Amino acid sequence: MLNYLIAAIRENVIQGRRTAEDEGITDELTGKPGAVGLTIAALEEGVAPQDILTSGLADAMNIVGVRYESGEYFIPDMLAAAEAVAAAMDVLEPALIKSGIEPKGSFVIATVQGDQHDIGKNIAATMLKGAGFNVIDLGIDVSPSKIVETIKEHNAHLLGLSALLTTTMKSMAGTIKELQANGLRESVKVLIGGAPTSPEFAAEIGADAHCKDAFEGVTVTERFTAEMKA
Ligand code: B12
Repeated sequence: MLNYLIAAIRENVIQGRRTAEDEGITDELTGKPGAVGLTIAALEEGVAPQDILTSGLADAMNIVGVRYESGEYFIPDMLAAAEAVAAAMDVLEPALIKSGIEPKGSFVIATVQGDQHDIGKNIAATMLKGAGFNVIDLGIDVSPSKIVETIKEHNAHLLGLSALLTTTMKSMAGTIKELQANGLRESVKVLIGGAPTSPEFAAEIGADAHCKDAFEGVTVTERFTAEMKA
């Protein structure tokens, strides 16, 4: 049976509650601890950090994903849930590292050069963290050379690029060229996302996948990781 604290963490993420001060969707959680407090309580009670991650945080985001796909949830709901996961991850991460859980692989993610939109990129980063990847988030307005330098530094095989402007999409192509110039194109899978991007655009610039949302980002990343290990 699911530990009661894990079940509570899951429900609080689904309702986008980080702390006791946050409003939920239903009234019954009002004033009660949110995802962060419950994660701390679960760790204190000796619940395995990986169970909190998989059965609590990641499962909750799967449910949020289903609700988003079905039109029951909207972007603010998804964002609140992603923020609750990110806040809980801050307290969980040290325990995960201590418990020796092997990250599934290093994933470098960035909003490309010239672009300051980071909401979608942050959701994707949080979802990937929740799925067990070691995410190196370079933030916004990141140059191709900085991205390549980071990939080399972390020996990463996964790269996610985000762009929200038609003008900055070009920088995705520039980043892929920079990977090529550094002999890294074959060893790094490139995923792109952001409202103006499309599968056609991904094919045009030689990216490996276009992801319409963060959930697809996780599915595709899991698939690429399995393929690379095979
Ligand atoms: C919020 C916003 C801003 C905020 C950004 C705040 C922030 N911290 O991000 C601020 C106010 C700063 C801003 C500024 C500007 N903005 Co603006 N902005 C938006 C707005 C309203 C929402 C974008 C957003 O966050 N969407 C929600 C997220 C969750 O969706 P998403 O990013 O698509 O991400 C999802 C998927 O695409 C995917 N995804 C995204 N990236 C990735 C990456 C990977 C690896 C994966 C797997 C998945 C993935 O997963 C996400 C979640 O499922 C859009 C309009 C719109 N409806 O899109 C305009 C919009 C993008 N902005 C626009 C413009 C023009 C600008 C400005 C130039 C305005 C100005 N004149 O100053 C500046 C540019 C600044 C810059 N250099 O980047 C235009 C772009 C037009 C175009 N075709 O290029 C838009 C479309 C508005 C419009 N209709 O005109 N903006």
